[in-house]
Amino acid sequence: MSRASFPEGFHWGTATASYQIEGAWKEDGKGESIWDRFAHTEGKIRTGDTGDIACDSYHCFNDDIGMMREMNLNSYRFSISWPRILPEGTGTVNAKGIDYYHRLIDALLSADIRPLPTLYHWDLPQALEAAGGWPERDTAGRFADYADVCMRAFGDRVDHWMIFNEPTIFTVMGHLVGIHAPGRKNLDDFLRATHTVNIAQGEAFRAMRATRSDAKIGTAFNMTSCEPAGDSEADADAAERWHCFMNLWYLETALKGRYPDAFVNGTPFDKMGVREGDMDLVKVPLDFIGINLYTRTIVKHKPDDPWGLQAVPVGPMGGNDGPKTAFGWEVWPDALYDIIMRITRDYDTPVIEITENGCSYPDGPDSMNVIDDQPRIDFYRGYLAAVARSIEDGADVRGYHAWTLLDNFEWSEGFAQRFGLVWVDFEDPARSRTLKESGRWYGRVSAENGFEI
Ligand code: PNW
Repeated sequence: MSRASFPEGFHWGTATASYQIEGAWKEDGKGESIWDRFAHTEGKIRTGDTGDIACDSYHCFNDDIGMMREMNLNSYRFSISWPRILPEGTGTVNAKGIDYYHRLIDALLSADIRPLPTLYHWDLPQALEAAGGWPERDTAGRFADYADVCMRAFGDRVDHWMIFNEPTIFTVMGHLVGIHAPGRKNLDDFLRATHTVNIAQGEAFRAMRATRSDAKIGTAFNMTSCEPAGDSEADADAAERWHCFMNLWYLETALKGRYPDAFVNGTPFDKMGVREGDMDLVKVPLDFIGINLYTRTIVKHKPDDPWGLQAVPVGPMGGNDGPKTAFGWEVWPDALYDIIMRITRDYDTPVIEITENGCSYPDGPDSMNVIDDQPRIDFYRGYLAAVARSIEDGADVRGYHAWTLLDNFEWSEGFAQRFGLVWVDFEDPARSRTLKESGRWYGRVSAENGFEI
């Protein structure tokens, strides 16, 4: 193949998340989220940064859209902040919060950009955390109510929706590892949280469908290709369990109504709080599968791991054969090809959207204000070629969203990792935005619907 080409009507976009870009953390009636609380807690964010202002997109979203237009983009994946809509997580709707997303959606539509909102990109209302958070089963019902409010408010103009962002990551990092909000480190809380989130996915889907039967609804799943560390059968089985846990824990449930076989001694249904009839609640015919992927995972068998998977990743993120991003994540485009093809095989050629893929590099402006971030261009070339190859091989991929539009608040790393196609000057009170060379390159690719390899 000498050209990576994409089908007509392919969606070219970028992805962002409310807490990472919006700022205005307590403006216009917004309630506190678990990320506000977490970032305000001494020692939780490596750099001491917070998302109080972030990129100030709450006030500067028109500048963001200007950048998207410069890149010829026709899709924008953003997230809705639950505590902006429902400050206490439930009860009274905050009209000013609704109004903000009305303005954002209208501005996107007038720029011919498809709005693709995610309902939950990790900013749970703190009031619901105080009431038990995701380990508490009732949170699923509260989430479905919130999903219903959003669909009623925006469903007349928004056709494509995502329920969750990376359910495995926020349940693991927030409840087991504790380096993300709410910072719990408890296996039982974690196991219960995973089941509540699965129920919430089902309940939210049904609530949204009830209001708009023709809406297209999916979730953005964190995915990684899982490769055995060695040649042993034990490592091969471990890699398969890791796949079941990392990639499928919220997907197999939705599409097949069963938990995948991730735990060596069987799924811990009791500890997860699974009740009779629950598998009917978690099963939903998602209209498309969102794939967020950054790198691969090398997995080895480990008999005494505390979670019961008897599988652990070797090294932090990826392997050691490819180049590393500034975050230390291995650049490994085949991971994206492999996972697209596996999901295509195992779930009967579903509609797929790449909902996140990207890299962190520190390159900043030179004296001419040019940001020459060639490593990022190389990254996107490799991964986009992998997507094109998967389409050629029969996968039904409809869109690609680079993570991310803007350098932004990278969770526990603060502003230390820059993933943007657009540079943001965090020293500047106006948070000025400058398109990087990678952004110019990406704009040409979207305009030409492909590129020469
Ligand atoms: C994703 N991991 O998070 C999120 O959806 C984004 O909000 C985030 O900024 C982006 O990727 C870059 O980190 C992840 O450890 C966090 O495998 C951690 C992992 C993967 C994705």
